[in-house]
Amino acid sequence: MGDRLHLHPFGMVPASAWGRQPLISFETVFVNDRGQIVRRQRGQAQQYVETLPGGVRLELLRIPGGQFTMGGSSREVGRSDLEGPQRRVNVPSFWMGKFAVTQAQYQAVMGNNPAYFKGLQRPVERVIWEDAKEFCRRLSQRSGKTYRLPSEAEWEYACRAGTTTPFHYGATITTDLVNYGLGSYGNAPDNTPRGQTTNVGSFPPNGFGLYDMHGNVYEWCEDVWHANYAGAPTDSSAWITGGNSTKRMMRGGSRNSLRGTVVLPAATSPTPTDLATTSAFEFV
Ligand SMILES: [Ca+2]
Repeated sequence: MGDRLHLHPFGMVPASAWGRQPLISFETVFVNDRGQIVRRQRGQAQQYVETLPGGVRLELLRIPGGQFTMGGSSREVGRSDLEGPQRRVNVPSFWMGKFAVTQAQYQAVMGNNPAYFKGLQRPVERVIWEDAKEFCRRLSQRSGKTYRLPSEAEWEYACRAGTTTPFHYGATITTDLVNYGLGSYGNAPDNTPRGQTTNVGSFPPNGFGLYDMHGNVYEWCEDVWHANYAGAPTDSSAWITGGNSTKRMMRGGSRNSLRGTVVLPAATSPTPTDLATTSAFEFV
């Protein structure tokens, strides 16, 4: 294709195609400290659809650029040392998968489905980091565009969607809004974990229109593991120097850490029966 591709700030969509991407609408919700919905808000995002073999759709949303504070406040309950110190990060606009990669999408590109909790519209799990990278390579080759894993900064910026609360929904989460498996956070009531993955898109999206950012499965990022954010880049690039390059960051699950950050060796396939260590990935 003749279009020039830009990784930033145009994501993987040709710059010339920008204005042509249709707007989609969605509704996000906000909760009080007990997890009760107190506000609903309409949102819109530009959507780009990649068609995979077999006609399987892969939807991406444009994430507007901006600046945000990355990491957890030391005042937050459950904040780990991994999440500090906080820092300001500039993020150019990019495109990101609306959902974690589904089993239908993974099967279409990779020709196999390693998931334990089978269901074509559930996220694929038990994916090692190297295979998530391979998925991106194959999709890039097939489409002529650039697909890659998000940096951790991009992932967190996309998750927060302009909010500064512990969760994009607000002060807490509940199992009515998030598929997660550890006890209640803050003043939210106790809950019953589902113990298995759910179809993507089963819960309200965040302010950018992205789904399951706090639960369902963890998602691989490009970044190498570091003990904390001291010395991390302040642009949105992945932090791939120093640290332990055999371990990569995962974000956006919920069990071992309510905030959903874990570190896994890149070559490790998470165990099948523990929702805490399932893995999926999103693109930018
Ligand atoms: Ca997630």
